[in-house]
Amino acid sequence: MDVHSHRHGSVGHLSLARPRALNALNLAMIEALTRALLEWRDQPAVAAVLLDHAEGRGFCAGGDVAAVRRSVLEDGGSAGRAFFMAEYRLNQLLFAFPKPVVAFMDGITMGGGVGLALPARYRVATEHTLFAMPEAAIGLFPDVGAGWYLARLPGRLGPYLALTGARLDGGECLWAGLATHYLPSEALAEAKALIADDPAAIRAILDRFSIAAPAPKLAADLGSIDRLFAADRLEDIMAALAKDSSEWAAEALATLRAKSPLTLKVALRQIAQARHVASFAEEMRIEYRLASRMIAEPDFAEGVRAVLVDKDNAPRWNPAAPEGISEAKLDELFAPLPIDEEWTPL
Ligand code: QUE
Repeated sequence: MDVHSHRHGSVGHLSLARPRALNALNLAMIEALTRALLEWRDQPAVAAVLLDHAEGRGFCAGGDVAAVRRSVLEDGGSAGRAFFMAEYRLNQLLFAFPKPVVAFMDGITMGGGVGLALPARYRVATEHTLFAMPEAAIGLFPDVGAGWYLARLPGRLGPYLALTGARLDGGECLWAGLATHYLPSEALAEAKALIADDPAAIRAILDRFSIAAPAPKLAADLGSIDRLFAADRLEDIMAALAKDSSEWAAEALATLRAKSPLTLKVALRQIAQARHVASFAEEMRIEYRLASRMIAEPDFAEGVRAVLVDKDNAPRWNPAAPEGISEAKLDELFAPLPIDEEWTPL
């Protein structure tokens, strides 16, 4: 099994164990995590949950988007939509979990991994942490509740991370509030053992093992990010970047030009809207509408092909430019689903 589930006294311990795929989540893993969490949620003897990975460079690199792509090509996407329904239910279960969860982001934490880590009350970064929402490279959008979190970051950091897929290290995660603690990875085993012995002391234990994080290089870019990513219209952001003479702006513009224009427009509207969404569950319902429809757009199959299947990193986006995407097209993607197809929590 690709998830290890154990009890250590009054602490539940879930370890992702699919190292060859950097612990990217498949449906069986999502179901195993959900089953264990539902059981522990309702057992008075369980006081807290630890969520980590067993071995390798990845905490969790995302979801099994190659399987979703096959579903789109072979069964019209129904298995793909079932995957997102289950994944987003797990995200919501974690968000509303009534006991403390500690997520150890001790490696690649992207896409689906972000959806597991960010709902946790305690989020531990290390020197191995590499955090990103890279979906614009595969024609998806920052899902798994990322709209909720990105919309609540300082300034225009959220739109910047969603559009560029920029990677943050552990120090940058701590600085942005994406992580609550920064520990050296060599201290994790002892910290976990102490938490298992005394889950009431989680905060004190994590505080005690915390070390000074490396200075966040991203902090120096925040002025440029706030100024050049200020607009809620993609064309305006790209025009601002094109007009700016800095190398930073030229690099950001080149990055945006490589991504799916449809994804970029969807992500920008999603994050603008997420600031006003009343609850995480409502955000998940919106993201499920988007996911259901975005996987059927040509950019998703093409993006996964280019990045994960053929690995040529040369996607041919359709439409190829933002000007080809109307507000009416976005309205269609964001519209409610038929009532019996909408996302619902567990
Ligand atoms: C953008 C993404 C994903 C990605 C790469 C991107 C993503 C995802 C994976 C991934 C990585 C390793 C695996 C795997 C999937 O890569 O969502 O199965 O073994 O899951 O540029 O959004």
